[in-house]
Amino acid sequence: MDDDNGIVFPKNFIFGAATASYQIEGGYDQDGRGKSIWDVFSHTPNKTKNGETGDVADDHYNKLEEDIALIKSLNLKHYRMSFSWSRILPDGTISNINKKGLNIITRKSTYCWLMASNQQLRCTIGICLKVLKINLVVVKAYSDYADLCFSIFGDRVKFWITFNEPWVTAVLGYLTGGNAPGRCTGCTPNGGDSSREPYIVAHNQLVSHAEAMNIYNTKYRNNQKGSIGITFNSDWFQAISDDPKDVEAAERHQQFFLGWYADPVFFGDYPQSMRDSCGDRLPQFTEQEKELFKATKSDFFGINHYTSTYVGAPRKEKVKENPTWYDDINVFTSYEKDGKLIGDKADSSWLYVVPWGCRKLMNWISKRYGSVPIYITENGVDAPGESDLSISQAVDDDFRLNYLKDYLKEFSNAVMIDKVNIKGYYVWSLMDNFEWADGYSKRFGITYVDYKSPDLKRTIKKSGRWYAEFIKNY
Ligand code: GBH
Repeated sequence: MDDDNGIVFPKNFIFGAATASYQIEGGYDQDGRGKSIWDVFSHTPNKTKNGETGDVADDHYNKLEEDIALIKSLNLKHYRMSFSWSRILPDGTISNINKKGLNIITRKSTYCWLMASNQQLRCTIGICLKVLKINLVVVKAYSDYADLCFSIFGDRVKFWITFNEPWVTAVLGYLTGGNAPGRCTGCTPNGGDSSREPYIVAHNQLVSHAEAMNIYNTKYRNNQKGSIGITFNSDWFQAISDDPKDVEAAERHQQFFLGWYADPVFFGDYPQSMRDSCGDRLPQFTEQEKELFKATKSDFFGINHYTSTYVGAPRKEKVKENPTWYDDINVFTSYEKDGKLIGDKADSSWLYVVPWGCRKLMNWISKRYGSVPIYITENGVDAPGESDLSISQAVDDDFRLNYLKDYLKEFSNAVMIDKVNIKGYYVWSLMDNFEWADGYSKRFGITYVDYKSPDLKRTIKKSGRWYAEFIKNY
């Protein structure tokens, strides 16, 4: 198309779309699926918008063929999906493998594989960890699960992601309690310890990642010849002024957010800035674990990126008795400066449109972690008020279209001008879906899902039609 603003990427650049199992599948009790922490959480009163759950979601579980046709009609040669742990292992452990649950995953991954081999491309399938207990038993449970996935699907799946956005599980699941499993200091009905648990959770996630890498390396890599890595999430944290204290605060925030996870994976330990402020609440890795990290790392740097925030050094001294991760960073954040917003506001309260931020983040990653291939595994937006519009208005989504063009332009600048080693981009999301605690009130799809129609009708939005044309060139 000629209206793509000269957005140019290298010829073999990967373009895809992403989804996550709990957000689209539904079929929550079909074929022996067990309960995940999201089933429990969303069925607990007052935890999600209007008490909405993923019981049905987009009913993707029962509409697989239709959705594969949708994927094809969008010219997508790359698709990122996740496995539902509780479908495969209903009680989370390897002692009980659910054959029926494996069926859909087999069907899903085979479709992806067929698309891939016909078109000489690969598909992305992540392992979705939504079951996390606060002890190292989880490392064993997780690595058993990963091992099983590699053994069954590794012939088709050549691109594995161990964890998606582990930060979200640790902080929203165990600090604010806003996401499953809904733990925090004073949270009902679960309780928790916002000051300590998020650090323990992160620690276990990191060791689990390294174990899964290790299993892939020792048992599967030679035969299966795939790649495996992890996907983080991070905003760009822009210093609110040139004052060195603010610049330092923004850097500290970036390290606390992204370095918390990426430093152990790539360097074998947490950032010094975190050691300095968290004291004994930040767990220690054993020497053996540090060695494991150095030996395994991650074949690529997966990053989900949506927005940017201003950050500055605190203007007042705050001392808290039970500090959390947010207090430990010791900064203030703001979406505005001198009465001006950092970018246009999207529908979600945390999302502002700041295309220049993504280019800065890409450069920060490349400077800190070197030339490891980067995949943007999610990027997308919800349009203001979209859920209140009629279908015909909602699918005319210029807001999303402009977001995608503007972000792609900046990602393209990072690749073509700054020479950052970005290899792929997946738009979030293939279709509107269950938006976690926001229920169905937010829409990130390039395809509209009509939740009011009995067959949950899908309609490709204008942004989806544009994306389908744009990616034809690659
Ligand atoms: C993505 O995360 C998720 O991976 C995806 O599943 C989801 O559909 C998509 O966002 C759109 O929401 O609760 O106010 O403290 C993006 C990164 C980090 C964005 C946590 C929301 C929580 C803000 N997310 N953040 S708040």
